[in-house]
Amino acid sequence: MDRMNVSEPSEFNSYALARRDAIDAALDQYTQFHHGCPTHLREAIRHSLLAPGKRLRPLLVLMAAEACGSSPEQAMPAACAVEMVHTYSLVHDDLPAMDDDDLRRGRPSCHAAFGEATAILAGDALQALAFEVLAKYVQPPQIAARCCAELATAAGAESLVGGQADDLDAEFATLGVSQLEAIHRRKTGAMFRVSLRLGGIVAQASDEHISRLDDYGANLGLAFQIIDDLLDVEGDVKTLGKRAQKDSTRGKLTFPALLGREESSRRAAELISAARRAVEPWGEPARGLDSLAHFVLERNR
Ligand code: GRG
Repeated sequence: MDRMNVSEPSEFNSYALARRDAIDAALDQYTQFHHGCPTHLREAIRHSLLAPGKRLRPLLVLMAAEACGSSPEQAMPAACAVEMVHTYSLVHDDLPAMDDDDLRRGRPSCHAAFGEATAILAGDALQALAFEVLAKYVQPPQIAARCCAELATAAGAESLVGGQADDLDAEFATLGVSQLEAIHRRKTGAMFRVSLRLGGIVAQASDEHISRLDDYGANLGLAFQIIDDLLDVEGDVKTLGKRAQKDSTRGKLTFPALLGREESSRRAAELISAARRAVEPWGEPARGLDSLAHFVLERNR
């Protein structure tokens, strides 16, 4: 499957193609599990983690780190840790108790292929592995500790998990745009923000640079979610690699449902412009982040 699938070979695409294979190779290495991991659990973890996702979050870690003068090798453990937490959240989100989805990344979702109990355990193991990788492979140790704390906060009850809990409760409720944004700033935005922040932290960037990256990530994350909602209405299962028209047919609260498609597209474009402005003063080192923001706006999956 073509994971980027945009019509023009953009600057972001050539960067992504070059880095994605390195990310996949590192994820493969981190999930060999030579001792004590049952075969079906190992297969379930690798089925979901090594599936053809877009790898946007690890790419953001690498791009942020490189923009701050670090090497991709130095940032790779943090990039993989973020992808592990993201994948665990997808595995658990697909469970019947949550979004109940049988297709993910163009493959049967984890529980559809391995059963619910194994999918829950695969998600649990991915989350633990993310922190193991940060603690063991990010150097120096005080930077590793800071990465662990930042990722735990982004993945925790006040961010990813809290946003998911509110999203599940909000399914048929009547909320306004600000409450919907508050859900998605935690559920989707926090993982984008932490990707950018970890890139800056492993590069030992200044607070000013990390704050710029954070601003970029917050705007990009919300835009990404609005576009995700639009793709749910407009996309097709083959291109998306997951079910389409799910949220709309289940009466789920989404940006297009609240604002209409045109206003949702306008807001997404506005947020992307704000993301680009946040890193613009940086000049050349931020060119990759600029083209990634453009990719997110134009994406069709
Ligand atoms: C279970 C704690 C917990 C959280 C679940 C990830 C998530 C929260 C829900 C998934 C449903 C959803 C549509 C979320 C919003 C946008 C999003 C995170 C889409 C998936 O990210 P992509 O498109 O996926 O980057 P790939 O597969 O390319 O990595």
